[in-house]
Amino acid sequence: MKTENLEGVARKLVAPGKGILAADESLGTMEKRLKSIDVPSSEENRRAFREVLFTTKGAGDFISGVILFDETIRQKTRDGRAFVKALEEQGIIPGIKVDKGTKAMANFPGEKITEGLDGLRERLTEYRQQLSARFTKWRAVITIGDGIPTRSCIDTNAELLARYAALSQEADLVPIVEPEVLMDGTHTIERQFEVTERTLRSVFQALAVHRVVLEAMLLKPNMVVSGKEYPQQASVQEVAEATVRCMKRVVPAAVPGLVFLSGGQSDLQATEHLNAMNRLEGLPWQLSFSYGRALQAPVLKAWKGDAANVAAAQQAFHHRAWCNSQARFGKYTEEMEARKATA
Ligand code: 5MM
Repeated sequence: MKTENLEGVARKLVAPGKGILAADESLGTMEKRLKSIDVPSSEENRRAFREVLFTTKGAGDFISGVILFDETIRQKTRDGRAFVKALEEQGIIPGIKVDKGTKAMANFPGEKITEGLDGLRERLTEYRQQLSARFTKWRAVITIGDGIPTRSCIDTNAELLARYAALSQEADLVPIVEPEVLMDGTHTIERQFEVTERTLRSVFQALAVHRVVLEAMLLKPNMVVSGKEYPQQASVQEVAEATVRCMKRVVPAAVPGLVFLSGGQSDLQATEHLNAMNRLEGLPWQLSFSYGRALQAPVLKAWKGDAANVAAAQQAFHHRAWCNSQARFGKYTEEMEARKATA
């Protein structure tokens, strides 16, 4: 299989100073997000919020790609441009979430399995050829708790991720492989490290078995943090060092970039962690972001579903994207948070 084009797209997605906006929330997740600002989750409200994000002037300076949801990739701006076109006009590469969400894993209480392989080859053809997507994403969820995760859950999800990645490359789409070890729980950062390492080992083993070309994919990992409910949270520096140490053990240097998820961290924490990682020496890959909540939370808050707030919401998005762009160079400082009006 020739993958030069895919390798080029993968490298563009992790170009220095740029990262990915995850705007691929499924209907249920979007309902939760809109409910937090008292806005009903109608198709028009979902469209209007995404339009705020995608038409922010200058976003293309900091955002390399956007992950869309099936509904979103078919939607248009109010002035009738396909979202995909509006993004491309800003130099932003459109991508698509192709998993069908998580379900309880039979016989493994508390664990999840991701669905979506059935009919995937045909869906990928439509996304690439009719809807102009250039990359895809599939998320697996690993939960830490009493006696979990099990080897069966980790290996089954790894196998599904690898089969998805192989099909994506076959369809001329760059796969973003997302095995998310949740930060929910009372566990220590050491436990998060151990589970993340085990998970990534299994994922890269499966990717090799399925002959996935590492240069033509991206990894979307969680950071190695303390469990959300653990009383002594690790410092920013500890998170950065633990995350990079863990990744160095298991992620081959052939992978062009790691695009971290924010996973429920605050927007500021997610920026600080990325910044601290990029200040460390000897990184073999680009360390970037593929944030959903950490990029969108301040935008939702400013927008509140009101057209009169679009300018303020776009300013909030532009500012957050700029801060994360600075973090890509390890140049983010707290003072930048005060510069919202001028960013
Ligand atoms: C982990 O979620 C991904 C990254 O978002 P955060 O930075 O907020 O953690 C995100 O791409 C996620 O996969 C999508 O929002 C889709 O989630 P659902 O659960 O709706 O499929």
